Amino acid sequence: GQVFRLEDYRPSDYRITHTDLLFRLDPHATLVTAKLTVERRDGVAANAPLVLDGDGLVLESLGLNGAPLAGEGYTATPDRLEIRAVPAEKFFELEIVTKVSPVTNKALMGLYQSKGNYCTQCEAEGFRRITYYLDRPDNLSTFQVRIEARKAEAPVLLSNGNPVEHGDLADGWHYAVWHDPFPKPSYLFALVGGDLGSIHDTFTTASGRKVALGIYVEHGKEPLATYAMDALKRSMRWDEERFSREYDLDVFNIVAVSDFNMGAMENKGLNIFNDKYVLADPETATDVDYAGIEAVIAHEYFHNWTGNRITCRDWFQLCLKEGLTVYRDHEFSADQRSRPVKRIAEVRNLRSLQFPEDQGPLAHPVRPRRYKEINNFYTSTVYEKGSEVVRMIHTILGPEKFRAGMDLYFERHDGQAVTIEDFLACFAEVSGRDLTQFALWYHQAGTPRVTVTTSHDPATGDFEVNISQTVPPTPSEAVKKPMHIPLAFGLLGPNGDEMEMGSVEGAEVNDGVIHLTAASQTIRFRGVGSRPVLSLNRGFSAPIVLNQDLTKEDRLFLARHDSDLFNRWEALNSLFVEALIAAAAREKEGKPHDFDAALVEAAIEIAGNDGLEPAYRALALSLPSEADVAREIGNDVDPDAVRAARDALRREIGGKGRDAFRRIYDQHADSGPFSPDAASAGKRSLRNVLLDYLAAAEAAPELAALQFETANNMTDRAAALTVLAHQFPEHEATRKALAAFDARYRDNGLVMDKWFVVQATIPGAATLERVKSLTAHPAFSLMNPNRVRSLVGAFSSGNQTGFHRADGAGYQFLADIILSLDRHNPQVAARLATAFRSWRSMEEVRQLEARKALERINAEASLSRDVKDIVERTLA
Ligand code: B3K
Ligand code: ZN
Repeated sequence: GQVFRLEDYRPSDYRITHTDLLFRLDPHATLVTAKLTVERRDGVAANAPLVLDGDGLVLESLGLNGAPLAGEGYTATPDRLEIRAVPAEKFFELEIVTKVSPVTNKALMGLYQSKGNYCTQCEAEGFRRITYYLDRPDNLSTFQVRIEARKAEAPVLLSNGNPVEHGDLADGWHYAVWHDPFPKPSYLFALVGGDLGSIHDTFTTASGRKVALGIYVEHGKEPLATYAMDALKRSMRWDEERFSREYDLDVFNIVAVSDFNMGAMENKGLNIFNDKYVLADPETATDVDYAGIEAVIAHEYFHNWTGNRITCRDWFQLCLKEGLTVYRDHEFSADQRSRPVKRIAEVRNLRSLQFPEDQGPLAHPVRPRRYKEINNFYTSTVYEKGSEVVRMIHTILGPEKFRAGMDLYFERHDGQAVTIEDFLACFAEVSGRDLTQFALWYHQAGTPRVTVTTSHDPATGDFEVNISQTVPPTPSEAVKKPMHIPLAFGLLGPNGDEMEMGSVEGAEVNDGVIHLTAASQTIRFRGVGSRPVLSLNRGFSAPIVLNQDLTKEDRLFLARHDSDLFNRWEALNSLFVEALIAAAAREKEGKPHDFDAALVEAAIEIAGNDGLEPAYRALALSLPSEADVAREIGNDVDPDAVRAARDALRREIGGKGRDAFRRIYDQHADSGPFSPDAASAGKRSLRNVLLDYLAAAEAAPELAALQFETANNMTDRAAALTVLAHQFPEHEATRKALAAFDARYRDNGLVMDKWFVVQATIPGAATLERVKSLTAHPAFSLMNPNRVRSLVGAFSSGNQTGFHRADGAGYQFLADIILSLDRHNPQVAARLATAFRSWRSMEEVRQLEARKALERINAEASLSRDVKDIVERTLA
């Protein structure tokens, strides 16, 4: 297949400066008339052909400057339109009529239907499935869109920008016209036509402009959109307060659809959302759902500046908008909720999704240099590591300079399509810092490994810290250069207080940050009276793997005393990981477990520590996942041993903490009406972590069954169901609960997703058969991406012992699903295929089985470019 390379970028010969679209909506035969104002760029030869992108298009007619174009003047295939008869003037108008079939579009790219409503998804290259176009992000055009539809079928007609006019037409048809004055690339185009309910509100911007807000949902679901509306208004205010970014159109609309390939899409003035990230009420949504809605609403809204007003020159620059916007939504959530809790959740997520990507065959730089299928680069490296890189700029520059850099970026590049170099130049300029070495974070893949040893000389008061870094080879680069790694730190004295230090040499150290820039450095702190404990990489200031020579006692000390709450969590977490790795090894040797009593004690102590917020305590008590442990083991992983180790540690802590846990569980019972706020959610999460321990300690499902029956909200109900299913899969209480849930929510796909996830992630070999039979459940459909992710995605990426069955049956099942899904939705099929990315870290028998499944997929002749790309890179 074709490879796209960063170094091959060149501007197009022509620009489309204005785009006038007319849609006549019909399920099978929507006519799209595009009138494009085309401009030849200066210096381009007058006879240079105009080449436009297409993807599976049916051309109805073509006109140039008002006259039909003769056949010899152009060549049209479904995927490309080349106009050779280009007029001599600098500007001309091209009229293209295409015909598309939304109802049969199951790839959910371009114009398609979801539950009978018309909607679009154009990023990255979906616009070319609607009409021939310069479908590249550096072509910025104003848009005017007229939509015509049967009024009964689609009373609501929306597009980007501001409404211009609407009215009735003959034969029961009607129309609406929208105009977007802000030049934008085609990937931000959107259209919606359907029979939808809506809620409305207004927002007055800091400068006093009134914006009409609307959220459109399935009829009857309007009350479930109120939390999203509230999150939207909070996002708009936050961006004004934090970054002085105001909204710029008269209207801002959000539409929720049920069939959507990813979370949501930031189309200018018309965000289209997976309904999972809009709809919530206590009866159907969990606290995690509420937090997800808040984050995604904010993320898409924030794109209006970071992505839309300033967009990407080409798709290699994807992190320019995504990493930055993730950073912005993380900061927003940290401000709305608890900053340390949010940070820990981010790091857990980074480690469980991005680290394995960065350490496996699909590793790529935050700004890749080549791709075969751009849709496969909407990865956690581009998004989450991309956000970490922006966070490091903040750490290195400090808040004021960072803000000045952002201000300069907005001022200098508003209305442009730019690159990572443009972005970094703003920060270099305001700070006077050379960011050349720092830029390696964008160019080198792989998670840096940092090794630290320390020594203290009581006689001289010198504290010496030796730090070295290596970046492992990845498919993108074999040899790496040392990076600029900002390590926030503190020295803890014997009483747990931060120690004062005298002079420092051997590295740039300022504002509590060590700047590691060489492959290895020795840093000497003078005037350190007694041996300190070094708290390093505070707040996870750099996305690295840190190997530090801390003793168990040091870690327990940090877990009790570190003023940095992230590192306090990290200390305990690393002890858990260590204990589980050792326990898994003993498990393989058939030896009994011998968990450290001090560790178990520390866990129990934290559960009852009222000085810490409940949400934090819940995170501290959540054992590392089986996948976390597998990743730390790194090779020759036996998932069954890991699972047995984890179950044993849970039993041990639960057993020893039983009475205390039960008391705390009862104390934190919800009183009064449900509220999704962070503090209430935190109490629920603490309680539900304790429920898991208590059930393990009692080896009995009664408490979970009781919680399931009496819960007044989905968070507690789903948590109880998870404990039942995961700890007592064959118990009558579990069967009853699963059946009751099914009976109650069968018609609500979003809620059934939870039911699918719970069952798909039941540990053990038997789950595969359960998942297979659930594919025949009436609520499941291979056509709906949310259902596929909940059942098949959760199984393959969230069930170590089920998916990685030693006999390979889990791998073969996934291969079957990928092959059949690939026929209609390559994007989602390719995403599922990434579950194979850690196959080489498994035991050899499992590796052989995984290879067989991958090769079977790869042998399919009609494989999509999307799946082919993932499978080839995974096998390479
Ligand atoms: N920009 C979209 C993602 C589009 C994915 C295309 N395959 C959502 C977001 O990141 O905000
Ligand atoms: Zn985004």
